[in-house]
Amino acid sequence: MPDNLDQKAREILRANDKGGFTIPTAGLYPYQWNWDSVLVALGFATFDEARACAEIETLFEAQWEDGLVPHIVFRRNDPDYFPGPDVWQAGESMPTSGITQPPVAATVVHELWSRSDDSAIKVRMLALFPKLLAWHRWFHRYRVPDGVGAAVITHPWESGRDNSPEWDHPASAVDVSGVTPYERRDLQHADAAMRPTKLDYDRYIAMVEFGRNTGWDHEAIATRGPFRVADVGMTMILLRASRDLMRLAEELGDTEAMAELQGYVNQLEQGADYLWDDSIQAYCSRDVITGRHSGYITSGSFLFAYAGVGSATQRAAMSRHWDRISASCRYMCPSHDPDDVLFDADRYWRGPVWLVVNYMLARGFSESGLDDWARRITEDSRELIREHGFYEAFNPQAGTGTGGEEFSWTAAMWLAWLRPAAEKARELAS
Ligand code: 9WN
Repeated sequence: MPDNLDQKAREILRANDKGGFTIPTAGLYPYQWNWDSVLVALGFATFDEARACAEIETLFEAQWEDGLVPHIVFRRNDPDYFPGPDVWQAGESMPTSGITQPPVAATVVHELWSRSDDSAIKVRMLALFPKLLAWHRWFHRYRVPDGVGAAVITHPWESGRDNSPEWDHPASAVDVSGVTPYERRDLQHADAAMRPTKLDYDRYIAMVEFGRNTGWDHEAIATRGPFRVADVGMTMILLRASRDLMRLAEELGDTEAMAELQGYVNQLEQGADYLWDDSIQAYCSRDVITGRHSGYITSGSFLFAYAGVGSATQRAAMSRHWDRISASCRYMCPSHDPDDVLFDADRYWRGPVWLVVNYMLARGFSESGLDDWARRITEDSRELIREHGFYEAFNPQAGTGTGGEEFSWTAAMWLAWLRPAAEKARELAS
């Protein structure tokens, strides 16, 4: 019943709309999250473009002086979530976390700008350009080290793929002995079997306390932080966003910014090679403190097409991984390699399918002529919503929902990408 799903998806966005910004889902995540908001804007844009603009504008209201766009914006204190603003003790114009999240914003702003026929919307989107550029500069100042070229995360939450096995080994070096006792709130809203473990949380909080003790000094965190990992997902998303930001610079006739962004693109392309693990023939995250590759293939690895990287040989190798994984999973794309012992079909980013990642994957695949992959991932994603609803994530074998329900970005993906009307619009445009 596609019409009902369209209506349901809009209802979810409206219910989670707190006035200019949207929470991911009530209870579990009661604040504004960075990449959630940006991707949710794509859903709003299908029925209210002005509201879509507001979603991104409110996120950038929380941008720091140094360019950082924080991963959470705390507009009010909510006891439902831990760690809240009192733990982070960060933010400038308003309380925020002290870390960031995948910078998908330039890509979405470019998309909203190019798709709109309304000049007022176009103006609002172009007005975000200096803020987007400041954020990209922040990455290159603190998070894209020379000789690495890839984007480094200093906390697993920055990846947006919080408990991926990629972080297990690097995070094992984090000292948790001094962590202030705390009480988790997520387990009051979600099944513990679907959430990160206590050890994961101890490490998350130890890393927050490290950042807080530096006074959120990003230079200190980038050079002395206990966890510094070049993240395959963050790198591919930043690279793609840099290309889209360059398109906006071109529209503005800003040749200086275009040259600067071209430099960033070149660096990140080298970064993609830094992430290439010859021994497993795949892109994967890599610890910059030890130089050790994670050796894990995740959904982030397949973002190579979205980022526009990979030689013919590298793409052929990734294709072998795709064939293997897609043959063993009912629903693509699992967040972690199903052939690995750490794969867990229900536990957050250790197996479940996330539709926002699928959206980026499908886009990259269709742009790269990988039409069968794009079709598979689109059909699987559509079926997950039709059969199971608007969950946070889904079990890649059974299709059952995991984590929170009535989830904003899942609803947005239906409206912007998966519903038949969205597909028809794309066909007409191409
Ligand atoms: C920590 C809001 C966020 C997403 C992340 C997802 C999860 C938070 C948490 O929820 O992370 O940032 O508390 O588990 O992993 O991708 O942005 O939906």
